[in-house]
Amino acid sequence: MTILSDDFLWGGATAANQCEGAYQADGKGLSIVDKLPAAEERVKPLFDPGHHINETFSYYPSHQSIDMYHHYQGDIALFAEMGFKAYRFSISWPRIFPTGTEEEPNEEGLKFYDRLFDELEKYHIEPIVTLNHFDTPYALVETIGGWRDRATVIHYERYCRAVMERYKDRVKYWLTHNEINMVLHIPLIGGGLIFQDGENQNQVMYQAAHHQLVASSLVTKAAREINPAFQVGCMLASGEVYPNTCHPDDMMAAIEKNREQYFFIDVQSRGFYPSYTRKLFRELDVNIHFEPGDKELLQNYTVDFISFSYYASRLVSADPLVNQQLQSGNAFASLQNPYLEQTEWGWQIDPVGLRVTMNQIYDRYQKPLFIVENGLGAIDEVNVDGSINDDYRITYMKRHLEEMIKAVDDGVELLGYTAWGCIDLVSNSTGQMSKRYGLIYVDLDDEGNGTRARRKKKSFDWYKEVIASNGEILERGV
Ligand code: BGP
Repeated sequence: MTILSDDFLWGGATAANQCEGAYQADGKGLSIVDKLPAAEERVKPLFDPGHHINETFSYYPSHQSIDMYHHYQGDIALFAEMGFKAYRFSISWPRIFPTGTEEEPNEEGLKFYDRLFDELEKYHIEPIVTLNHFDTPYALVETIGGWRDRATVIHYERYCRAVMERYKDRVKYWLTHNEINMVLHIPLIGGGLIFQDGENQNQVMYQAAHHQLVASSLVTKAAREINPAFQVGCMLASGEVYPNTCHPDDMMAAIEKNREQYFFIDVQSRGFYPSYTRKLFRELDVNIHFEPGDKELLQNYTVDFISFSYYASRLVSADPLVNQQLQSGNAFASLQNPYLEQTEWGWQIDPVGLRVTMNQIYDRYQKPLFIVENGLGAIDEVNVDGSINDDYRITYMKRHLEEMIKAVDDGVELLGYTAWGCIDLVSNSTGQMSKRYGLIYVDLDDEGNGTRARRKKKSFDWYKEVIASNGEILERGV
């Protein structure tokens, strides 16, 4: 008997814009990410798109990426060899609705996902489908400003309905928006937002967030109509925020910082705007425009489960002087926690933080959880014999999975765990290939050179054993 249930969904996760490539194949339109370059060049258009998004760059990593569009059969065979029970991937919105505004879906785009589902069914792998993983059609960004415009809600609903109708007998688990809180941290990819000089950015971001929340409820409503057995989940970029010291003011600062992320899930899971938003919106000079019926929609169509990514915890202080030390290793700024190590990209490594986060989320919502992203971005070396000994990745995953099992033992209900970037893919934040998460290596560098050949890493065999034992080898400390 293992602590995890027999039907625990072990697997891996990817996102269309980071692995499919084939960016214009079979009628696909451009996504926002297709406008982004790699490495240092990426920072300007990502964080200051108003001035840089239409510059011409030398290389766009999403255009070919690892070309999973043409390699999916071999890749899924490797996932099956590892024993995956589940595969989380996203459907590319602009592959189905190239400009976002078409009345009918692009049949050629749908045919690609038909073939992908055929392959998954061959190996009895459960699909976990993200409907929007940083993939707003670029045409919607250009013409109406992405999620700042209410019309995007309607376009998104039409796309989701088309996909859910098509796959009503092939998918059970749907996620509406990847890392919905990212609209506050990387507004371009989170919400297709480009700010005009001098405008209240908080107003734009929270109104766009409201549109995404309403869209999520509308899609949940559609899901209930199309197939009542569907399970719809929200998706949070999680990571508990700790107080820098035990000073009560620091504790209050941590509570407020945590609310910044939980705001989204409070609405998606409980069905209403939490009372703390009154003060928050007053301070930020934010005034959310609700259309008639929005309140009822949010209330009536809440999610069935809570999925989240977890990479790191965070640390804040109430003292502005101390906060001058905030470091933005990833999309979230944090003080440096002296008890934690960091990855090569400055992300703090906190396995116990996963247990803390799981307990906090479960205590707050009492709905099943699903860890749909976790992993280590690191540089891998291929040895002369072709082997890749990524022991650091095994250590990272082992420590996190041990804490995950402890959280389940604490009483948290958990549906599954999908390792982020189970096959090497383009990094979201940096556009690099060299920031690798995979258990499967892909021969491709940061400039797009390489054969794209796949190769198993040492972690491949290790994860296979973890899955085969349903986590029991971790309980035994192996
Ligand atoms: C999450 C995203 C993923 C993924 C991951 C790792 O924020 O949902 O798309 O990329 O983080 O981040 P990165 O690729 O920047 O290392």
